[in-house]
Amino acid sequence: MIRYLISDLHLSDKRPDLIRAFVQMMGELTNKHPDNDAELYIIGDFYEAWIGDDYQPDWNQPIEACLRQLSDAGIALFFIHGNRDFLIGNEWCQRVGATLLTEQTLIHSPTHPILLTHGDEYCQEDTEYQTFRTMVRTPEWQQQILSMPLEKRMALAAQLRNDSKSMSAEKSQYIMDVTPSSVQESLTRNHTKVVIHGHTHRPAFHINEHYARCVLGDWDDQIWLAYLDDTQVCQLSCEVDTFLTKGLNGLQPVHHLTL
Ligand code: OKV
Ligand code: MN
Repeated sequence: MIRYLISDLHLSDKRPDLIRAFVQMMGELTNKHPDNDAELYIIGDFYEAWIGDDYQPDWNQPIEACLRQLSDAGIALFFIHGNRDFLIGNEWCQRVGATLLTEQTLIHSPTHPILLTHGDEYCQEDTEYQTFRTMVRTPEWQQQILSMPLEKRMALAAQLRNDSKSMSAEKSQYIMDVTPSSVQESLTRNHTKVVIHGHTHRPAFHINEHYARCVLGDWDDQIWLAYLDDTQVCQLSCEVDTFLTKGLNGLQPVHHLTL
């Protein structure tokens, strides 16, 4: 059994190249695993901004179609919310054949339980962001937003995005990275020593005597794909153009953890 993991693709109409790469990746994975021996975990910020499952722009049709093909072919598909697509709901999941998981989900490899999460909850130094996060994750706030017309939600998302850009320009890089004690606390609570997350756009595997923290890469100039099998976690990457010409064969291992 092999599990693939991705996060922080930030798919939108602004990056047709990333959409093409993603559709190609899903097609190749679907063909590679015809025997129900693979799973795909999308662990947040799949979209640049998701404003509700009733938002169905043209650019998103091939994205949903390739996910539906993959899950129909027997590759179990799982989704964890990020800070940009926390409004993904049951309708989207039903359309693509995904199962929505709670933030901080434990999965089990033969040797180790492994914690999966988007990772924004670990950025505890950014107290302003954590307050914002708590608000947007309440059902009350979400229902209020989802009751607005699409155009109004689009404008609000753009407005929030601008607010965030001007705020993060003033924040130090340190504030926007994870707080180690927050990671440690979640691992202790879950009785595990391995976590895989995204969000920070600092792809790396941090391995010390206490725990291993595998940070997935964000899709931009490079694209990223991690996998977990019985014995290892490995993260692969290549440039977008390389992927578009060579496909999965163009990906090279960048980070590795032996379980
Ligand atoms: C991060 C902060 C924005 C603080 C909004 C739908 C909705 C996505 C969004 C887009 C902007 C969050 C998600 C961001 C941090 C802000 C503003 C304040 C204090 C919608 C989908 F609801 F409007 F429809 N947004 N982002 N803030 O750029 O990550 O930290 S964000
Ligand atoms: Mn994120």
